[in-house]
Amino acid sequence: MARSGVTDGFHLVIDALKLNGLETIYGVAGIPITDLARLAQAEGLRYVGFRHEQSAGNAAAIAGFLTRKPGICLTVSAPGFLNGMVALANATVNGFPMIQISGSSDRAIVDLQQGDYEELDQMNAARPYAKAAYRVNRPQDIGVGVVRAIHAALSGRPGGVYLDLPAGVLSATLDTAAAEQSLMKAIDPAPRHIPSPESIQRAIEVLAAAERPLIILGKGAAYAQADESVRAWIETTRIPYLPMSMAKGLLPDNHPQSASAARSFVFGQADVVMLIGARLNWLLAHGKGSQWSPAAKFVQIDIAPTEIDSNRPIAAPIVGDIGSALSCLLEANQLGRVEPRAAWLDAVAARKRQNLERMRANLEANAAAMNFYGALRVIRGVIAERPDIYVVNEGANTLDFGRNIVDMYAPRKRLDSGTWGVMGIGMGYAIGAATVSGKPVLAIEGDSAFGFSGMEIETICRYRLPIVIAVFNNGGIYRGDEVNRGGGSDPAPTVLMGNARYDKLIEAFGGAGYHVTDPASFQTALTDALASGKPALINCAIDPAAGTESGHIQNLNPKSSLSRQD
Ligand code: ADP
Ligand code: TZD
Ligand code: MG
Repeated sequence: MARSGVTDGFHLVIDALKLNGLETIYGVAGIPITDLARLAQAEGLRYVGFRHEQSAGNAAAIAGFLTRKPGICLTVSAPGFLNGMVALANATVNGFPMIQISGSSDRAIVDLQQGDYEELDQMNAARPYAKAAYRVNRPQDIGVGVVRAIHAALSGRPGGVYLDLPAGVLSATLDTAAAEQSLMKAIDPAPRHIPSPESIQRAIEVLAAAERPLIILGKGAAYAQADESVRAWIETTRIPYLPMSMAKGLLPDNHPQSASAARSFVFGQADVVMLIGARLNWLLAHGKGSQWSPAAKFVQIDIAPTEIDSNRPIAAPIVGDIGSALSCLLEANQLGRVEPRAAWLDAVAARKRQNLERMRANLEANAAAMNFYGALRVIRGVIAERPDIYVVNEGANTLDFGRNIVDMYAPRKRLDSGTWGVMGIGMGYAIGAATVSGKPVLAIEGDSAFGFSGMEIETICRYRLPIVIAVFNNGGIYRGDEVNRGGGSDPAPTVLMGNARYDKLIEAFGGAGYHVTDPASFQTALTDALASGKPALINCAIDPAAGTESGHIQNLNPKSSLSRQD
């Protein structure tokens, strides 16, 4: 609270955030929220100032994923607000809790479209992209606005919430006694959802009858932080499991029951598939198509009731939170009825051995020019020794090879392009992860992907964060060797500057730059950079011909059959 007797909206926002344990703000300052950022710092909150709101929003979103508290992103009106919206929408799509708080212009002028400074009807613009959108019109409603935003962000499937604070509400004064009374603390904003006993019994029946069961762990299971229950369920049932990319490390990737190395085999063969916090969206081919057995039955644990039957019939839905659902299942399976047949486990193991052998050969092959295997082999070794390091990963080939090659050994350490396959999360996620954990972060970035948030290396250096960025520079989007099919001198649409020295960018801000062209020098640079604990960027020259168009999702890439394809 502020000066005796009277306070204002600025102070109330800070008081409301503090009362609810929200102590870090990621944002970009300007009218009308500059004083809010300043005051946050003065009142002991952490304020991290970015170069672009999208990265601030991405940092808030990943902080929400990692901590189960909504990350706060603070933006200025209209353009700043819109810059943050991509991150807010991405958070909603991925199920990450965050709150974008934005200052806004005078409603009386905005609503009559009289041309105010940075005029935009922000709340209504935000609504279709957010899980919820609220506007506070009176300072005495700031407290309720903040708790409503918290409940909306955290309850059920988490998501991005928009909270609009017009400039006039921030500067309005009110009496301290009334202000104090207006504050609220959200109690149990992410309550447990205990599933119905019938749903548990039904699932046990379906699983007990299975001959070739499979478990798929999604990032909902990582978010739930029910790590012990997940492990207990997988290990007591002995069912092979597949982690989706951000669920990697929930159990270590070298766990004997991991079926990652036999992915397409288990999809095609499984007769019962149990989804734990994973949607049957495009990332799983909607559970349909040639990959999947049409006869497979599904069991699904999800906190969102409307997720059930979204793509394929779910024989045994369990609507509840993963921790509670797995406790109930473990209890109901005490007699050990759920148990896969030995022949299935043997078949999965055989296929795994075969594929791991092929992977080993690829990793060991020493190509003349460094390719994705050569560079990622180095990172794979480093993470095996330092499982505490967070891995951020975006790109196309850089992402797809990175996910398959770099094993994870601890939960919630892999943060990537997620449900949208979006580019631009890199530096925001790295900064968010480093800020909430204080742990080192290694961002594995395609050269195109890096460009979307690259200016945040100044933020990384300014806050002296322990972030090492490896730019996989193959000179383009997917590849660097495409030619202009019209024969002109302009570069082809996918081409970027392969000879660019991204390492020199970070040197401008006092960070350490490295330029490497082979796995051995990459190994030295990476070890050195991580040991220093300081910001660093390693420009990794990758063979421009090493990647494939669209990485591993070529099936989604439409092609013209009429134009010249060469
Ligand atoms: P992935 O991309 O890893 O496959 P998705 O984001 O598609 O994962 O799916 C995550 C699912 O997890 C969402 O449907 C979401 O509703 C669900 N979820 C999130 N948190 C929980 C929780 N605590 N308990 C149960 N389900 C959850
Ligand atoms: N814009 C946004 C916001 N997201 C996207 N996913 C894209 C554009 C399209 N896109 C991809 O899907 S991957 C990618 C783009 C531009 C970049 C791939 O190039 P890269 O990785 O250098 O990052 P590789 O290793 O060269 O494949
Ligand atoms: Mg590239």
